[in-house]
Amino acid sequence: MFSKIKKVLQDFAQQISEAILYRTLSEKEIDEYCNNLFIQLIESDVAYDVAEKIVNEIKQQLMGKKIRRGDDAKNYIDTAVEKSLEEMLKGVGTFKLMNFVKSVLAKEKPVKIMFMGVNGVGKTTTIAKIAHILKTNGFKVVVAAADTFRAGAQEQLKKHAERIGVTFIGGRYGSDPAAIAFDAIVYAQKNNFDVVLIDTAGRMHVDIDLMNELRKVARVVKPHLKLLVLDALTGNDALEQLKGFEEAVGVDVVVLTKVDADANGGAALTTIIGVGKPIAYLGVGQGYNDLIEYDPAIVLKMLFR
Ligand SMILES: Nc1nc2c(ncn2[C@@H]2O[C@H](COP(=O)(O)OP(=O)(O)O)[C@@H](O)[C@H]2O)c(=O)[nH]1
Ligand SMILES: [Mg+2]
Repeated sequence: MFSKIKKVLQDFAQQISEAILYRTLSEKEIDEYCNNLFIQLIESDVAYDVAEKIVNEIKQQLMGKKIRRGDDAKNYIDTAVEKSLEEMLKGVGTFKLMNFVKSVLAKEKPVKIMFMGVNGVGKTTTIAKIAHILKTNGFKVVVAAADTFRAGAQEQLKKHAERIGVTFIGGRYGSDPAAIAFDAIVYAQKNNFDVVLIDTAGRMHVDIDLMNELRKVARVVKPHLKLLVLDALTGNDALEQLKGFEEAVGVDVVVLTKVDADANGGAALTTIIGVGKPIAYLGVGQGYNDLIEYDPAIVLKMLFR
């Protein structure tokens, strides 16, 4: 994870601190190193404006502070680079889903969470992972397959539910997804379940009809949480998707999947930094346990350790 970007940041710190071993760097020289870093970040799939922000932040940390020969330059630069990334990641909100579930349960039952996203981003897989965590924490969970559109979608969620040991509610292909979600909620109420996770069909954020359908599901379900799943590999496009869903239905919280699959790391970092919504989890694989709670400290660790 983040392997190319990690090396880019390491090399930058290494080169600057080596140069400083022999003389104090002028601002112009620091500028040149930073310009080179900018290009390297772009080549690791960091989006242009995010790369610019990172470089400016690093420049701010380095400029005006004279590092002299004999100072522990390497340590100083490493710290400055890490601090810059920390500053940027600090701005990204965290979201403790388990705490949220508990806080809703203190008032009412069941907790309703609606999952949304473009086709193939990992909605169904993420539902399975979250259902698994909820079950491990002792909650009674229903998963609802309100994807009546894509062939195999019902069977896919059903199979996950059987493996994890949670209840599955589905319906016929072509039927109204809002009706399935509604059935699942009624079932949960009658049978004293804690949480309903609603899977919806993948849709493009620019498809007006499907977005209207999603809006209908939201109106019927009145979810406590609208969770958007984004594929970290898609970088800036993920941010466009977020805009579309935000406008059509609203987004409370985001899960970023496939962080493990981004060898360069720039697309994932772009999505994390640019998302502007709290991030609940990062998906880091296809197994049920491959979901980690988002925490800036964890991303920093992935980038620098
Ligand atoms: N490497 C990796 N693959 C993932 C992750 N999350 C989902 N996938 C894979 O992405 C593909 C699409 O997932 P799916 O849940 O069916 O997407 P959906 O269409 O949004 O429901 C599947 O092959 C998943 O195994 C992740 O965090 N990492
Ligand atoms: Mg699906």
